Amino acid sequence: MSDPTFQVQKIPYDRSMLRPRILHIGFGAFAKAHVMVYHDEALRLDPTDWGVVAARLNSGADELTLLDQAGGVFTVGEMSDDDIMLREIGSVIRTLHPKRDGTSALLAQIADPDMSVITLTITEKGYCLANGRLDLNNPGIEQDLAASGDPATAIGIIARGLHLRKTAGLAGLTVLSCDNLPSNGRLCRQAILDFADRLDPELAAWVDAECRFPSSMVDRITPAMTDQSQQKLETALGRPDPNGILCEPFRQWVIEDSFAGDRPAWNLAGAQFVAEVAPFEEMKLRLLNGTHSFLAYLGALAGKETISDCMADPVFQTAAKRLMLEEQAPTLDVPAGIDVSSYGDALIERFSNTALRHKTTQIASDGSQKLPQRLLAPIRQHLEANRAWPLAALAVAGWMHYCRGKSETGEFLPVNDPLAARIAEFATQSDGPEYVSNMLTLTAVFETEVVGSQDFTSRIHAAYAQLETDGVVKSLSTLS
Ligand code: CS2
Repeated sequence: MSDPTFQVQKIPYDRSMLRPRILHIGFGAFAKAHVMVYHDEALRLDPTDWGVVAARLNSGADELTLLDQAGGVFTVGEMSDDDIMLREIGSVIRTLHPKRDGTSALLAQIADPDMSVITLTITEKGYCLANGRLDLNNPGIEQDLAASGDPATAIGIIARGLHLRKTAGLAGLTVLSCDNLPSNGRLCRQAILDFADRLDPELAAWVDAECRFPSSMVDRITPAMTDQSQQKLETALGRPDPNGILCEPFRQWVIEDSFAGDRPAWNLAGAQFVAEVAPFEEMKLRLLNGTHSFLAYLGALAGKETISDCMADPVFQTAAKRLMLEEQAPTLDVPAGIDVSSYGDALIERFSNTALRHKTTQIASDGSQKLPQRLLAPIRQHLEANRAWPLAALAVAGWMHYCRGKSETGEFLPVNDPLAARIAEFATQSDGPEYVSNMLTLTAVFETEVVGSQDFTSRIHAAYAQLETDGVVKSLSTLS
């Protein structure tokens, strides 16, 4: 214990009033720093009985037990370059993990009469989709649909939990996706309906009629915690908080106003309930996340450890801004009242936050799940409109180089991706144009119409070759 460097905003509301009304699945760093902060803030301004049950499905049982030991209370620190704003979050009243508590405990929680909303941060791959529908060949889904045994995927667990609600004659729920997918609500609904339909078509009809799946745009940069950030939090707080999380000060949440029953007053905390989320989602996905992926692959190849390291290099900063304004912005239907250029400037400032130390290799994970909505959908529009897209081409080619697992100076780069085994095979068996052609056969990443375009494939081949001969910095400089 040492003296805290910063003041902590303590919990002012009576936690004993909270009942389990929200189940959050995927309770990791982002959920703590985003959804839980909105919820805690709403409780501070209007102390209701909306409590949260925090669940994780895969890793993380021990983390949840640690959180239980702290009574469910954890710290969120919002970091500007040299300042930290600390707040205690008190909205979690229970934690659940199938490996620790049994899957039936999770299913029973979904079937609890008090339950109203399931919020999800399960990452892109958690929806088990292929071309907008549930991927029936996904091994997890195949297993969950088999008659016996407990479901293990989020989709399987939610569908079976909803089955219990239907059988018990309870009301439907709202399932609110908070993942970086375009029309995340529509995709989530489709995945659950496809699963439910396989189980029992009557369940699918009930889910369709009684449940709601609003889309939402979520935004807050939240790097994974490291020993260094734990230490920073400990110094600021004057004690360690193993459940704590550090993030940027900025946050945004735009939610489609379509709920099956009551909704938490997240608007009190600044969330916007709107009729149409799509323009907000696409803007954020293409400008923020698209540029993040661009910086992650090209930055990591060039030896940049963090996003702020990229921003400190004028070549990367100029290229990032050009990607946003010249290649991504023209593909957008910008929400009324938003100036894209100022939005882009604000992103550059957020990316420049040196306190975050957001690793390029962290953002580089799951590229096969991220590239389609972040970069390939805009490229498709460019192909249709006959526009140039040199920076997006370098990003896609940069991803292919990154997937070989080595930076330009031969440093190891981790390839964490559901397609990692397939990609590793391509990387060992081939290189140069042959490797690019192999990567282009990944149908989960590249739509048939896009790879069918000669213009597309030749530009990706050319960008890959350019990175190979000139390296990242020279390739970016010649474009800027
Ligand atoms: C990042 C996002 O890791 C990634 O893919 O692009 O986590 C990003 O930091 C958030 O979407 C910001 O809201």
